[in-house]
Amino acid sequence: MSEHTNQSFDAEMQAGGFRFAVVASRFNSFVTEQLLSGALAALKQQGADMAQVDVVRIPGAWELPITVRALEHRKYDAIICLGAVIKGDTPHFDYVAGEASRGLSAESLRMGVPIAFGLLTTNTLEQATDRAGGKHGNKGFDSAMTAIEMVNLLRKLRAQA
Ligand code: INI
Repeated sequence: MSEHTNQSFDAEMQAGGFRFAVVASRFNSFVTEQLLSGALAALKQQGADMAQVDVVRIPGAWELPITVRALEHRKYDAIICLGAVIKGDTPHFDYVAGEASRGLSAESLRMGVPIAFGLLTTNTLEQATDRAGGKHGNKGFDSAMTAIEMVNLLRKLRAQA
């Protein structure tokens, strides 16, 4: 591959000057509260003005897409969605996880706003806790870092050439 490329777009990881919403599901709250702590820690670490960060708690992951839509007029630069769908013995898991992810993807594209997908979908409770501040890190933290990268990148890409 040629090394003579034209422009390269690398996003900074600074959160200052941007407005963020963090939407956290209460279902499996022992997991999702850890995700929320992780997301807020990432925003703080990267210099977010915490007075520009709003937290919205909702019942469950199913309610994520409609909540994002209700936030549209508030003009956030990015929305971080957090939840935990843990597989049970019924097909409920597939409906909740499937529709939440489909809805968030659709809203993100429609709104042109990055929506970080911090929704754990796991087979077991242990897999969820491992990813909510356990041995596999914190998906809430990672999602907030993704949101920060995307707001910086989109600002660059949308700037006049
Ligand atoms: N919501 C979740 O966030 N995680 C789950 O694992 C879950 N399960 O398994 O049922 C769940 N269900 C609730 C759902 O999100 C809605 O709140 C509920 O159906 C009311 O609309």
